[in-house]
Amino acid sequence: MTRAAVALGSNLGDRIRHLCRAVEGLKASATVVAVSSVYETAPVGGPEQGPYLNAVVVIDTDLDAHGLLEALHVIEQEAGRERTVRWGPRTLDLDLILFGDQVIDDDTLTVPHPRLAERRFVLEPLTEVWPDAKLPDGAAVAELLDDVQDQQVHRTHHRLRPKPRDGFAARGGWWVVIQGVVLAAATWAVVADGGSLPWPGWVSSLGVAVFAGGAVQSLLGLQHLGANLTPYPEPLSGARLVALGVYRWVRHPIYGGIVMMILGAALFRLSAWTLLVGLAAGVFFWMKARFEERRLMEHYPGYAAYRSQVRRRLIPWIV
Ligand code: A4P
Ligand code: MG
Repeated sequence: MTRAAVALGSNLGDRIRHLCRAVEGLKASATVVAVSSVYETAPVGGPEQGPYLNAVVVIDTDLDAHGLLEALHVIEQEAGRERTVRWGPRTLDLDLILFGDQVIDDDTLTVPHPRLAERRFVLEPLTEVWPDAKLPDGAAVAELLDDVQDQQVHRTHHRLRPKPRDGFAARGGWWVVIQGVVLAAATWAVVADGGSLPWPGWVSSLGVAVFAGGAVQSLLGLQHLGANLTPYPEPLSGARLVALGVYRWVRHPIYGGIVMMILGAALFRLSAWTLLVGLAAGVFFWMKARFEERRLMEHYPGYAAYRSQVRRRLIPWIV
């Protein structure tokens, strides 16, 4: 048995699916010991191309290094890999990074991978799952990270599941159902419960202002989203959402606006029940926004980088 590290990369097609399939494929010829998080990374070298998803898998295998390389090529071919341009875009790239403490350098294979030390997109996931990995000369892999900190990598939240989930639940259908329940509960509370809070009259006027602020914020967000508004909390494909920055700046503020409207109505009506529903709605929309972010990072190349530059905003300038 030899412990080895395999680097996975994809920047064409359904990137996350290619990586998931690669992990499944590796199980045919090895025992998978650990799978790193998925990182979105800026392309290094080659022609202009979209961002990559990269990860590292640590395996134990009975194959020799060349046998493992062949197995990696088979998995790449199954993912529809075409070799046209060196360092060009690819559905799936599998590189053998470390193979025990062996040093190999022949026509078909070089191990440790010759460009390991230059690449944060390999070093970062590798040290995540194998922090004490060593090069054959005994040097610690983790120490190589210091020299590549200028390269952009963003850890995303998704895990490499055997089968990426799809369908009603995975697309966030239940979030929409619960949202309906929250809004119905708020409407009920506003209508049925009034005057239950022993607060002074001016609080009602404050409620009107908070409600109006929330309504304006939501309407501006809705107007900006326009035809890109979808019932599911996920974007339309091809909607250029990342470039427009729609999600963090607009969709989340729509949610913040709705919460403000419920809280404003609670103050106006001096209604304890509405206040309670408003606070619950705040927690709910915060969680829903987090779900959306994860989904976006999975499906939108470049979103992880955009996200790291833009602060989350439920209520602009405040939260
Ligand atoms: N080969 C030799 N050593 C190895 C090894 N340790 N692992 C040979 C895998 N293959 C190895 O590889 C060309 C030949 O290298 C293979 O036939 C194999 O016998 P390839 O996969 O056909 O071509 P390639 O991947 O375009 O070339 P290369 O030189 O392997 O490129 P790299 O180093 O894999 O880099 N930017 C980001 N952000 N993320 C990436 O994943 N990947 C690359 C490709 C460039 N930029 C990137 C990323
Ligand atoms: Mg390669």
